Amino acid sequence: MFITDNYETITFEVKDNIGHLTIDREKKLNALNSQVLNELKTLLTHLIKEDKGRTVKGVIVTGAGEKAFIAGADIAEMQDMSVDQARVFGALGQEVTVLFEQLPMPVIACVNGFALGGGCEMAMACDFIYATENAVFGQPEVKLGLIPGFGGTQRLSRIVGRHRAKEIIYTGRNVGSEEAHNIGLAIKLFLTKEELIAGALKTFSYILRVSPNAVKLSKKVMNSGNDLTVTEGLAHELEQFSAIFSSEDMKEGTSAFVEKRAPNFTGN
Ligand code: CO8
Repeated sequence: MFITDNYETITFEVKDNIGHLTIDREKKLNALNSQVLNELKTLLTHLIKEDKGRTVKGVIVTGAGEKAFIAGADIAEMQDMSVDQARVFGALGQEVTVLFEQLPMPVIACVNGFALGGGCEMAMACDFIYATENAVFGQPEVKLGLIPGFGGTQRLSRIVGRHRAKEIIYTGRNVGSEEAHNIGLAIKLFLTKEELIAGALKTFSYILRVSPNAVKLSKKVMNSGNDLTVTEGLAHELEQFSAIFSSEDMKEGTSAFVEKRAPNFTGN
């Protein structure tokens, strides 16, 4: 079940070394039910285990259609859940967000339309967010008598600051694309979905020119820093910074600079 047509609620297609992952439940505004989450878990686990970083060098995540990236966790499925079932569902959603962070290659969330609740949480687990001007972000869980459950209480503060995150979560209000851009939630805006994907591909065209090994390690060290003090993070950075001096890409990159030629990185 990898890069095949076996998924029913997601699609994954690799073009020119970039994986295009689409949440594909357009009629339900791509809401995350257990099936979507399980299919995402299967796909992401394969991408991590098989270290497809060598063939899949970046991933773009988007939602089917023009209206929504993901309009949240599936409210109809959650409606009758017991506490135990909610724990299983919440753990699955959280696991998927962690798998996005563990992917060895960079992941750009391309938010086209609504990214609410679990949708905003999935986008925040990606490396960064590009969005269309019709994008609407938000954590509306309190309007349903819920709290964010796929990482929103933790990741939103880390991206936009604690007080702003509290205001957004306590009110459950919508955050339009312009505000999302101003507060650093969406780092670039585009007029249409087509331009959004083209913008992400342009960014990947730059990323694909540098050392894949160095990008992979940068992601790992930066993400692990979330759980560390600055002192611990600096120690970890130093360890990884020095370790990369044994890599072929480091020898190639520095030699190419000194020899005034373009580097030929292999990812080793
Ligand atoms: N869940 C299930 N179905 C949904 C969802 C959703 N989150 N969002 C939209 N849909 C469905 C609608 O029910 C509708 O289905 P149908 O046509 O069969 O009636 C279809 O998608 C189209 O939606 P609308 O007709 O509502 O479209 P509108 O353009 O009128 O409105 C909105 C668009 C404003 C996005 C509206 O659909 C909406 O408010 N959606 C819900 C947004 C929301 O509250 N999201 C947060 C959900 S809670 C959550 O994500 C918690 C995450 C952590 C869970 C942890 C669990 C333990």
